[in-house]
Amino acid sequence: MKVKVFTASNMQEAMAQVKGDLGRDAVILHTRRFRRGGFLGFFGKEMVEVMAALDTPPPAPVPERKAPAPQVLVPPRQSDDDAKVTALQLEISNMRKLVEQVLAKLPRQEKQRHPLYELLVRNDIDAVIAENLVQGLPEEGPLTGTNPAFVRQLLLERLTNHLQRVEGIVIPESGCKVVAFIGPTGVGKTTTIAKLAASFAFGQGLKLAVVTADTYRISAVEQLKTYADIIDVPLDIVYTPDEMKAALYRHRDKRLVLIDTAGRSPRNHYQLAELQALLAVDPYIETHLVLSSTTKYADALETVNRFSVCSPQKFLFTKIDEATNFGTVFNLLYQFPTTLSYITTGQNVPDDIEMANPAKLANMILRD
Ligand SMILES: Nc1nc2c(ncn2[C@@H]2O[C@H](COP(=O)(O)OP(=O)(O)OP(=O)(O)O)[C@@H](O)[C@H]2O)c(=O)[nH]1
Ligand SMILES: [Mg+2]
Repeated sequence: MKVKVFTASNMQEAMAQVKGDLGRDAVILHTRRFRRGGFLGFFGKEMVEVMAALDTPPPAPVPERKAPAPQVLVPPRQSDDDAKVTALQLEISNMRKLVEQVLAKLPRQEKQRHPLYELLVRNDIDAVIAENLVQGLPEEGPLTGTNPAFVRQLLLERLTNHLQRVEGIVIPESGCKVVAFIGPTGVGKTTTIAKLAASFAFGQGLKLAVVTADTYRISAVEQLKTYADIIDVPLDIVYTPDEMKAALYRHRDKRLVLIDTAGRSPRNHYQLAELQALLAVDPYIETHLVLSSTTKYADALETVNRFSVCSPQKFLFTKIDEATNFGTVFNLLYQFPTTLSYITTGQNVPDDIEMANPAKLANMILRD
């Protein structure tokens, strides 16, 4: 990794230097304003310092898809490996799509599809994934003598097996658990935090605090402040990684700290690098990537890929109540070896949140 420090009189100039020197893929690690010249730090010219890095990793081997491993809590943000695996999986998925498009253009031999394949694709399960899922399933119907309910049950079991990695927030016996929620704008991060804060505070009587780094809009802070006041938990507002560190230190006596972050556009590298720097202050922050289940699979894939720089350990799906099907949820969990934490099912705080239930989700995927 190449790390360099740039100094300029304003942020735009500094960013231009970063881009010119390290290119578009550079990641901003740290920014700071300071005064140059003047007397005792006063009257000097305000300058900006930006520390940026460019990662030039060697090509990694393509990971093999394995059967879901028994749930082990992955040590948070150990390395960039998670991000690389995520990027590779996206690459594989794109290649698969390409192959599929080419095959679709070849002169077609009439291929008999399994009837449940059509149902999966109707429910927005990716065509290649649907093909894998029905492979080897017995044909149903009077000619084969196989009971359709039995075949459906077999498929349900296959779906359920792919949804086994489920785990919410686990509070350790001692010490403080810190969980951050990241994701695109408007997916429901703040509302979800309010639901979780209420259920941990009221349901389990847990001593907790909420920290928000969403300082872009005044209304964002006010939204969380209202919830924090009602639930009667402290709320800290942080602007910089140093302030984040200080807030976490201040709340070290709590059992749980929930961190809200500003919604980020998956396409904005600078915003994502800023978010990455904020969460890098403590390697034990568990990060949940919040995704709306109403998002199209292709968009959700891109979001997961872009947010992989923040190495999220878990996915959390919101707006299950608004989704017409659960294709996106299933496709992502099939594609990425990531644990599913919660699903949210409406706007009501604190009721509309639950631990994901694999069998229930699988049934929802096979809706006619
Ligand atoms: N239907 C439905 N709406 C939800 C759910 N969760 C959140 N919302 C709504 O989605 C909207 C956005 O929610 P927020 O919690 O502000 O989303 P956010 O991700 O914090 O948004 P930003 O801070 O702007 O990035 C609000 O109107 C919420 O009430 C859900 O599970 N179902
Ligand atoms: Mg918010």
